[in-house]
Amino acid sequence: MPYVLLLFSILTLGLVGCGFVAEVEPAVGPTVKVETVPPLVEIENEAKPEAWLPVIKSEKVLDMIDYAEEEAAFQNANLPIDLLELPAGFTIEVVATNIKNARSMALSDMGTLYVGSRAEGKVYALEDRNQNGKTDRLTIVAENLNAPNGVALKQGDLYVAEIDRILKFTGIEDTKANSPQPEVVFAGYPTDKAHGWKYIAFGPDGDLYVPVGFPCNLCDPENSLYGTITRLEVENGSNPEVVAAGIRNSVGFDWHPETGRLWFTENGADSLGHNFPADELNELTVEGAHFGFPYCHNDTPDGTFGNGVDCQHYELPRQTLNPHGAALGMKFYTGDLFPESFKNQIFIAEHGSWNRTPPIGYQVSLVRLDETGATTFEPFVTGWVKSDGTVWGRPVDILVEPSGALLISDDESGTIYRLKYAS
Ligand SMILES: [Ca+2]
Ligand SMILES: [Ca+2]
Repeated sequence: MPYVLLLFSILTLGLVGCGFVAEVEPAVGPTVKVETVPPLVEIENEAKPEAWLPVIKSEKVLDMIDYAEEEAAFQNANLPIDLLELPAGFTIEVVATNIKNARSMALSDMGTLYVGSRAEGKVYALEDRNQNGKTDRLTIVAENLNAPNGVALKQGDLYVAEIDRILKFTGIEDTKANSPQPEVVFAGYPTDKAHGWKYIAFGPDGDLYVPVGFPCNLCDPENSLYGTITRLEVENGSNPEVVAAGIRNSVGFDWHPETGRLWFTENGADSLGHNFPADELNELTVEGAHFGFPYCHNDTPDGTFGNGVDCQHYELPRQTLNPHGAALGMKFYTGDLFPESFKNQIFIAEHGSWNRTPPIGYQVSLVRLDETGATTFEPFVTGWVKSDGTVWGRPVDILVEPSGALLISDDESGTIYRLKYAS
């Protein structure tokens, strides 16, 4: 039998071989051959313009992604979000959690959310590819940075604030997944770690606003760059200009949508009492104005640095906030989702006190304004402190999405929340 099989194989190969030769050898034109062959799908595909193929491939890849599985990595059923209390009509959901040390946020035109961190040293990019409101891809854009708290976008470039440097990642949407190398826009800010991490944002004038905190709890250093908000032209990297002074530490600001004026939060000094001084919400009306620190806390002279000082000579806060509440990110509400009464009102992320009894802050609050200025300061989202005093979340930054919903970051649980309204 083996011989029969072998013979059969040889014959078969020979026939196939002969057939192959017979098809190639005769002086029959190739055109005739193609016409006699059954339809060859693969050849037809290859004949299509190259641009046609990637479209088909990417659609197939997208079909294969299990978004629910990808999203599961950024959701956590144990996050006690049900403890959060909101005004009637508002709801809150988790966009992503497990985003370690999530701090400042910036949203690109493509919908990518860039998030800075502090102790983690990383900048994250969060994507929601199927646009269902939940993150399904996390990319680490950069790591091993020096407290990269602040992030801001301008014309497709991502700017990141380290303690003493401003970095630029050009064309970030295209490069974010490939360990992009930044260029240094400016490297001359003080290197102090105390109050050195920075919130940054581009103003209506197109310049980058960069704060420099006091390098202490309460002191009067000689370097006049401390305690300021500066303005940096990122295109030429020239020396920053001081636009406001006498600010202990600001980690959040925004511009009034109608007046264009800069408003900012400021954290008051520690260790002067559980109820003093209040944090501040300030408005810059005259460039270069001085907001009082360290000579005054709100309208009260400091016991060491304020002897004989008239605090009315300094800019006073538009609204006093919770003492030691650590008011950080703030935004004017410019969306269309919330009721009309919220238009141009200010939401503030209060990170929460670290050495006050009882703890205070740990909430998103609302400051209402009218033509005369700030009128009320009230809690808006609360519940990040459990009834037994355990803290599970600390709000850092706020961002108004194009939909009109608010994003809120929380560096304690590493969460990005979305606050929505449904009448
Ligand atoms: Ca998604
Ligand atoms: Ca002040």
